[in-house]
Amino acid sequence: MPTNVPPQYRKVEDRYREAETTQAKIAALQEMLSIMPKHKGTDHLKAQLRTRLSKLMAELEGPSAGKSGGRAEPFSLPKEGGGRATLIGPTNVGKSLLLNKATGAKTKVGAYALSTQEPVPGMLPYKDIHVQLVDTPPISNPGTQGRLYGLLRSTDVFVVVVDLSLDAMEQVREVCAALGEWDFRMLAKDEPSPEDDYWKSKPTILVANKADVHGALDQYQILEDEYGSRFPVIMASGEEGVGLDELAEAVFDALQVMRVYTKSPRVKLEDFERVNPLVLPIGSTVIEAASQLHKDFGQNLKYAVLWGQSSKFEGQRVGREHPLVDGDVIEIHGS
Ligand SMILES: Nc1nc2c(ncn2[C@@H]2O[C@H](COP(=O)(O)OP(=O)(O)OP(=O)(O)O)[C@@H](O)[C@H]2O)c(=O)[nH]1
Ligand SMILES: [Mg+2]
Repeated sequence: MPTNVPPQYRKVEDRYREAETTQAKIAALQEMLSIMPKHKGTDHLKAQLRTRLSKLMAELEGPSAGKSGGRAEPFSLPKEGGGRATLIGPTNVGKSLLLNKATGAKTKVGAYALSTQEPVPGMLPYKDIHVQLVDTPPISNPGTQGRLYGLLRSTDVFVVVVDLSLDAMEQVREVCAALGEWDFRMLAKDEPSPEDDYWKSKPTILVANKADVHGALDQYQILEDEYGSRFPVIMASGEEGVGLDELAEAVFDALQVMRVYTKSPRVKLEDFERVNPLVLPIGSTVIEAASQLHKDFGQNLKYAVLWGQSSKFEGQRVGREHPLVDGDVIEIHGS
């Protein structure tokens, strides 16, 4: 092993050696790849890890996995919008119909098991921004599990969907067990993400779906009693289009982001239209907003003029480190 890998690499490597399941081995390999620094000295090692990874994936998913005939790998979707939330659950709980109703994205809805084979993204509107919502194949389908894992790693929020016409607790347990096998952790409401743990620990929302069926309320109550203090539990019906606004709001809350509008000094405040805000982590500063807009803006920033909740008065001049809040309008002034 080259000496120029970070110390935590050794720890994960030990975990890889000790791993007993294919899932745990894949999880460790992915983590080794993600902590490896980018430079020439690690190219060879990286290639080796990738080969091992694809062998394990093939082992897990069977011989047909990975034979996608040269087309783009559908499990590595580009991220879009203010963040990514992924629908996760057992088969037939209504994930695909929910995605379709919440975002308008075309999905295959089937009254039979395993109807979704590939992830499908949609854009979930909330106020004046969009968040990416992704429909996935059922969590325990061995044929897609390894690649689903990669998608879940790059997800910001887990949306666990269960079916209220069946035993809801049992379904949550199934999902928790599957996520646990991959070493994922569901973060409770307001639980901070542990340092450097973005890939594994995710804020989680429970969606209790098919609220329109007989007996749904009883199942919902059981879920709410058990999990309500830890996770937002949303009662929804894809069929009737119920609970979708609550879902969008919960996703936005879980993402811990805020909207900041940027105004050109050439536009008068009264003519300024609040559209296309920047979407930034809560607590971001003026310099962070400016850098997201354009990296030169960040470098050249002298001060900003600010309107909104975080200003003492309208049109206040603030420095680079001023923390912004949701809905602020800033005008960036450079040197
Ligand atoms: N009554 C009722 N039926 C629903 C609801 N949502 C989905 N269904 C039905 O449940 C079945 C499964 O829906 P899908 O959206 O395909 O479920 P899925 O979770 O995507 O299934 P997989 O792709 O196999 O994981 C279909 O027959 C839907 O019409 C709902 O809110 N209420
Ligand atoms: Mg589906």
